[in-house]
Amino acid sequence: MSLKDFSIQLYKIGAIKFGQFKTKVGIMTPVYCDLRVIVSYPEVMKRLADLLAAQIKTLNNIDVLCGVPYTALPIATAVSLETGLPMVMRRKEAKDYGTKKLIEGVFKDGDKCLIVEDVVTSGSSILETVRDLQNEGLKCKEAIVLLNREQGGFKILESKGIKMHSLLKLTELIDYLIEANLISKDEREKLDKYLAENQLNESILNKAPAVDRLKLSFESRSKQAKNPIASKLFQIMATKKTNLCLAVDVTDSAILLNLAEQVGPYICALKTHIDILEDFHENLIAPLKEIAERHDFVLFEDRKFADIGNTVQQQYSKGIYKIGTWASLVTAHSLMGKGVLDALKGAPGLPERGIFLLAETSASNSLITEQYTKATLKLASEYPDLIAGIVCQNPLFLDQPGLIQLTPGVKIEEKKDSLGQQYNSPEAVVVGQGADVAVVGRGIIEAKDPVVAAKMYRDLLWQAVSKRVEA
Ligand code: 6AU
Repeated sequence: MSLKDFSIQLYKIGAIKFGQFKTKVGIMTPVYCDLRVIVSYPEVMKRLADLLAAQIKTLNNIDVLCGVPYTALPIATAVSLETGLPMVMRRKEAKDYGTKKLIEGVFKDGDKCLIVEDVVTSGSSILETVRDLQNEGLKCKEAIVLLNREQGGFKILESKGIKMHSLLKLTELIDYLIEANLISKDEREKLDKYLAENQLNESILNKAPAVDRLKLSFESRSKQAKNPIASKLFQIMATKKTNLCLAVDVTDSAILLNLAEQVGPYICALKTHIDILEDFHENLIAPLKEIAERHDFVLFEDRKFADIGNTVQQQYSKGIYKIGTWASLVTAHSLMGKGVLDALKGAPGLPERGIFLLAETSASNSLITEQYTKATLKLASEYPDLIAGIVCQNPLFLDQPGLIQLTPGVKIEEKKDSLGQQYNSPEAVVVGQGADVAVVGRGIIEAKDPVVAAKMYRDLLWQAVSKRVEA
């Protein structure tokens, strides 16, 4: 089958459309290529695989194929069946720490991998896939694509050491359709004008934000925090040189007070689950506040509010715990939306308060998705004065230095517990995962000597901060 006939088939199945379409980067394009529909047309898929296989036969030294997720996955599968070349698969979703592999399939260190892609505009999707494959030891020097949109992807990939082979260029495809009288010549003119005005270069790959909170000192971030407690917490961290938050998950008030007193000098915040105390009495609060003031740390109740606003408001201010009167920080789930935040903002309690919203969790198999995480960050941005930070596991919101990333799941000796908790090392959470404040619970409270353990975690965490922050 000729490329012309194949182009006509693509047009007929609606994979190529003409009009005004918004692209991923927000600019309008007169031609839109949506090759996802191919899976509905096995005869077109077969032809595509034949055409790609014929080109691949002219390439040397290929051990495996890898399709760029998701559209090119079935294409790569069809090509694998056609050529007999084995395939590996890259997962697109964020890595679930310690449980999922990013690259599935069998391969050896140094195996040469040919990338298969449907459409290339900038080449950035290919580069993301190449990065993960290279991290696993595969060598990627070539890519084969169905359609080159001729917007600079070829050069961008070349500059990164990847040679891109394409079946069709966008202008060739359009010319075939004009020859077949399927579209008018005007479309070629529109396309030429569009291509002339919309060329991309390597600079689009440097998506690093202008500000990167990970490189800034806590002193400077203290000034940028819009929430007063976040600002205070940054200041404490800078002054005491600690970003350790103790999760004092104990069931006895005397033990809680004792740990607060002993470990107080080494922490910036003391995080409680006040409802697990078996002997809670309101008389606990005054000494706890006094210790917090004397050792200069913030009281933080990890209540994880997650009800309708009206209920949350009462849970915050009333009942036996009267959380709002002593905890200047609390956690909340974003699940219920704005109502929870409006309730926490308006409830009686301390005049200054900060909320940490949960965007990700350290628990394995949690139901939180990437979309939920993104929506949580958006919700947080709507309450800049109220939100002190985000509880998460990855370096999110790099461009918002005034927000604090709180990351639990930190322990040196173990990788997990028996109930779904997952742990990383102090260095990994600060340097790799982007934690500003790291939460350590059982790593300290169950240690033979909690004070020695607290000092050790404080030192390791602070060394990691010093590595990360620009001198
Ligand atoms: O170090 P651990 O495992 O003994 O304690 C971790 C603490 C516990 C959890 O309730 C809390 O951190 N936590 C949170 C928080 C802070 O909200 C979120 C999460 O995803 N994982 C987690 O462990 O008090």
